Amino acid sequence: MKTALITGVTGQDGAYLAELLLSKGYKVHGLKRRSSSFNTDRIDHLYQDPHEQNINFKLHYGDLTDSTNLIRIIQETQPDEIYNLAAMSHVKVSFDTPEYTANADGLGTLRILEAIRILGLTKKTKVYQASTSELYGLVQAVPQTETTPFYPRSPYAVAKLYAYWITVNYREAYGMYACNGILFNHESPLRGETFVTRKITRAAARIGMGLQDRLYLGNMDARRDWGHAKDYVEAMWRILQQDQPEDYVIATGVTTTVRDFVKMSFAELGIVIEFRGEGVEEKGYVAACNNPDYQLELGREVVCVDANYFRPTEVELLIGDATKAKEKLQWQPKYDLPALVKDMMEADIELFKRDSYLVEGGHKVYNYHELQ
Ligand code: NDP
Ligand code: GDR
Repeated sequence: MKTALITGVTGQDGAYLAELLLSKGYKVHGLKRRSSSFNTDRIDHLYQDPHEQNINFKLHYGDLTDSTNLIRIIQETQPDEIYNLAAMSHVKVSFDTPEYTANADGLGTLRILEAIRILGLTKKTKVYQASTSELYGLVQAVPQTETTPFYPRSPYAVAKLYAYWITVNYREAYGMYACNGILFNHESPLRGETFVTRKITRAAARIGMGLQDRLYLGNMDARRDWGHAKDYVEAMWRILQQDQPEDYVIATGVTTTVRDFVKMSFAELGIVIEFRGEGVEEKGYVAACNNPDYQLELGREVVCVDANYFRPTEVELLIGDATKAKEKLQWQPKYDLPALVKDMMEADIELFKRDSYLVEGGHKVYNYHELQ
């Protein structure tokens, strides 16, 4: 039985990866942060009572900013594989918390690699580093491959650049099996609510059900290569199962604007959105409603631009070329963008039916903060 340690196990990818590794017979340890409220929603279905014998999923309190605790957990768990997914992962928020982001996302990776070295596990423990298409930043060439130059455009991306190179350096300096997965955006029903796709699918479902008036967004022209997180965690695992440690781009090769993601999401409800206007004046209107369950007034304004969501420096275009992963890892995504949107919309419609029932029953439901 192999043992894995997942940092960031309470996040979107951590949850899908834990599920995948458990299904493959791994013993899985997860690092979770102390929080004043429960933060394990995404993995509660995997919970095993620690009082039972032979449990194969165990959580440990920890933080990427605390070396002592990383060293102790790695010593206790002696993992064959570490998946370093923990990070302050929100690009816009990294402009507000740049020092913390550098500490957790940049130095956090160093702390894990160094813990492995201190503990003499360089020949035993393989490391997956959650690198990102944000490294490409300002477009140098498209589609982006493993050899496209980096030009990071946010404190998040700069911190991840350090993490990328320290992973390469420990591989070369100490012969460690340490790899970067350069993953393009990947989404799912478990996606954090403040990332643009989930913000859109939640809002579309809520607007359709009469629970929300409008959706405020930032840059509608940004283009992203969006895949499904389920497919991407499969790639992470494959990256650690090769003879040689290498870095891989994981992407779908299709890029889409934020605006088109909005249209596709509302289309799942039978609602056609038409955009008019430019820049901050751009708005999305209801042009047609083809589903009796979601009757919105024609011409109603449902999407507006709010400049507060613009970033000081933006990444305008991402489109990845995953040829290397397809050839060497035999990795192939199962979801395309329409299937991803459908999966997310179905989940959010189901989620907000509960709020709808509460409102019908005369109960109050609160509008969620839509930060970032
Ligand atoms: P999430 O934001 O959903 O999850 C991040 C996880 O990291 C959470 O479990 C969070 O804990 C934890 N975390 C944050 N800070 C710390 C810290 N200081 N110490 C320990 N744990 C911490 O991200 P995703 O699952 O979407 O992404 C996983 C990784 O992949 C991240 O590193 C991200 O930067 C990277 N990435 C993501 C892509 C994507 O499109 N999703 C694309 C490319 C890279 P808590 O739940 O308590 O907040
Ligand atoms: P990104 O994802 O920055 O690519 O980072 P996000 O979904 O936050 O933004 C994608 C694009 O949409 C534009 N946008 C908005 N974004 C948010 N969050 N909220 C809005 O209201 C909004 N309106 C427009 C953004 O400007 C941007 O261009 C994600 C994270 O998961 C990172 O951790 C990961 O490394 C990269 O993907 C790959």
